[in-house]
Amino acid sequence: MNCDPAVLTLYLVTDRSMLKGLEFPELLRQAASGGVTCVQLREKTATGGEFYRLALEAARVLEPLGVPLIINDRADIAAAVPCLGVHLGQHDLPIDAARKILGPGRVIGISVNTPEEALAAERAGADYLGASPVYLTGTKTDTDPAIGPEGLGLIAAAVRIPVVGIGGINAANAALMKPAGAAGICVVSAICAAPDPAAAARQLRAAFR
Ligand code: TZP
Ligand code: MG
Repeated sequence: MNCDPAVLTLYLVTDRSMLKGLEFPELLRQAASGGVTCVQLREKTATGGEFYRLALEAARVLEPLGVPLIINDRADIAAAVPCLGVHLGQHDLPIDAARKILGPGRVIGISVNTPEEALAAERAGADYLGASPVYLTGTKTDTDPAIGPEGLGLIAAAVRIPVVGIGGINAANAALMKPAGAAGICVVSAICAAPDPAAAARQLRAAFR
């Protein structure tokens, strides 16, 4: 399915271990109030059952706020909860397999590091791409080489589907992403580790505008 690029403008990927004394639902509410346009639930250590329960909780909080939910890695969990779709890496389930689980009506996002990976993902039916890492980041250290805004631009120019940048993006560098061709910016620590996630989201929105 086509992904409305506006949904990708300020894309929060969650890391509950970074929260500064906030309960998870409160992070989601504050992020939404600050202008986050979608949320990806990323749970690298949860069991399937825990991930499913957290996904239901996130959907319950976000749905009335009009903020779509995307599930990291797990097409089965995405299929089982009310959400927009799934985000997959190069080593996760292939797109055609995820499409079998999710059907045509859900969004599939794919992480890419090069224009070649971007084209392959688009041809395989991806709805949007996460170009990563734009900058090296302590949040995820097993990444491909950093691509910079230049690499993000090459990826965005190679495909017709919307592309977001992820990796080391913050209020100080967010303004470089739109001229590079990004439909949006995707952040973990800039919001999850912020003392005031709503204010952090507002600053990121203002910087990317
Ligand atoms: N994928 C590529 S980089 C990254 C992910 C999940 C982490 C980005 O985290 P941060 O804190 O926004 O740099
Ligand atoms: Mg993954």
